[in-house]
Amino acid sequence: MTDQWWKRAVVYQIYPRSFADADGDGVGDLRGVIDRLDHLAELGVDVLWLSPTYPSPQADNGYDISDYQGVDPLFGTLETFDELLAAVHARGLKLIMDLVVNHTSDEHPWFVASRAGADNPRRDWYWWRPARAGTAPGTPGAEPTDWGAAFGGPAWEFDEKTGEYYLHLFSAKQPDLNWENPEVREAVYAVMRWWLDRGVDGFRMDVINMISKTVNPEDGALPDGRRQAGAAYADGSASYLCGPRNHEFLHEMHEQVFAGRDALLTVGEMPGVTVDEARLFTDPARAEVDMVFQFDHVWADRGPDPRTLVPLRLTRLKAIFNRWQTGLAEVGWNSLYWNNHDQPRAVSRYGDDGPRHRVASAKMLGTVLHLHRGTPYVYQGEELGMTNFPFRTIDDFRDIEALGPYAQAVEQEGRSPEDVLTVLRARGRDNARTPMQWDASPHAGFTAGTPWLAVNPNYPQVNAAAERADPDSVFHYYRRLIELRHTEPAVVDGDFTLLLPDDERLYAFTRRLGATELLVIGNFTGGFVRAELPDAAAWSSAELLLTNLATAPDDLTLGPWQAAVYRRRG
Ligand code: TEU
Repeated sequence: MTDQWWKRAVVYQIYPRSFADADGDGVGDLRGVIDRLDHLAELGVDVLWLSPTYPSPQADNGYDISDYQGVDPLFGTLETFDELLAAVHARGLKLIMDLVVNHTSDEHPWFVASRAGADNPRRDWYWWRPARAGTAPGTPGAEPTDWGAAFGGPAWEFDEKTGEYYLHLFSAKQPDLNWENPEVREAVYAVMRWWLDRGVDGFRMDVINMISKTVNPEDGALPDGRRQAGAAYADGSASYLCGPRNHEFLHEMHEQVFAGRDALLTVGEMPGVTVDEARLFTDPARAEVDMVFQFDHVWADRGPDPRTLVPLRLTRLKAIFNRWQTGLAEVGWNSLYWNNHDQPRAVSRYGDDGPRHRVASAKMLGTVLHLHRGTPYVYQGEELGMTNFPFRTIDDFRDIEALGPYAQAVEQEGRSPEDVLTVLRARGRDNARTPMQWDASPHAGFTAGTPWLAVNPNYPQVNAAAERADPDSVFHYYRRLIELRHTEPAVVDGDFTLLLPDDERLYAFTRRLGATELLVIGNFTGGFVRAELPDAAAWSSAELLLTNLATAPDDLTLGPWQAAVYRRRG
């Protein structure tokens, strides 16, 4: 078995569009990343994950790819990419690419050929279907199934030329590839080998649990979905999440691409994956992927209708993590994240982003997450405690996932704009996509031009330069947290036991490895709270490894948003 080095690693996600703009066009680029590598090296992370920089019409900020073997001029050239990769490797770091192969752009030559005619050799590379029986093709309701697309509207786009529909689970500019076709799979594997040969260290695989769809063997039809009251379209996910051939495809990919190559990292993004499925996906003996991104904890604040918000309960959050920690304790491995380019900022969502508690609560959240068993992911700006953006109207958003569903909700479903905006402000992906805040100069030092998305107005206070100069900053705390994983084996391999499962204020657990035991406590409130642990007396005299407030907890009484990590031996 190859060394599972990624158990000791921390991954940092770069969203290049918003990281650093070297050429002044308002959009971040690869040169900008090269220029800022010192920041990442100082933070001490081990792996960089680069969100897509391939040629793309940018309908979904690069998650719509028109050429898998290049770099979009917006971000640079293949030469700049090679230079970045060499610079990353020179610092002893690794780089993983975003692999978006559930779908391509509609401008990808594969799809251009596929839509050229029903007899084109590439026709079957995508999901083409006739109109529903007994309907007029191209009219509302004639779509082959009633599924909605993630970015609003139906999941099927009518194509005049051939009178058929193609499937797009995301936007119409992101047609789904047909993984049933072995030529598609071989083409994807060839692309992956090409990047690995170039020196990249692995892949984050976009919605990789959507590549196998249920096909009804009798008539080739896809079944209708489940519909919420008042919704214009249905949820078809039962037909495409963790479908029948998902494991087979990932194992084949492993054999065709990864076998015989060392020291890679593969992580599959899997909305809606269950613990039982994830155990299979990440069982080393099955040779599929190293770890997956599950979504349960980031869906903990939405109601049964996903378009609604419910208050986040700490007990619910803890139960979710506990299920994943225990479910993958013997077999498999967790990835750990609060944030990425699709999620609102953690400090605004789970902490308190007001001036009094922002720093403490950002540090507390980092502590609790990083001390779980699994590989932690830090999303750009999280290490600064960056916050959500004060969006006012829909005009402040750029994200296709905000604009499309807003139009559908307001125009088709007759919902109130203010209600839809309330959810978007709390959960919209643009919260994560505002430019990285480097310093207190105009546009936070992100660009000399006009940023593609407005910089958060709190940048004069919240920025990397200020935090690097302040030993008490979120940045320096994250540095210590990452270092702790590198120096304390119990953080990596220790078992996990949740304490106080019914407590709505404290998040507490232990990690044990041999004679070493760690106790982690996080206070999710702005008040003082005592941890009522059975062996409190023994713990209060244990070594305090890390805390985020100037004063250590007294008798396990934690201050506002305080986190504490204790260690004892024996
Ligand atoms: O995201 C998958 C996903 O589930 C998103 O639809 C959505 O952003 C999430 O539910 C939070 O609202 C991946 C990428 O990370 C995302 O950026 C892409 O837009 C999407 O796939 C399509 O490639």
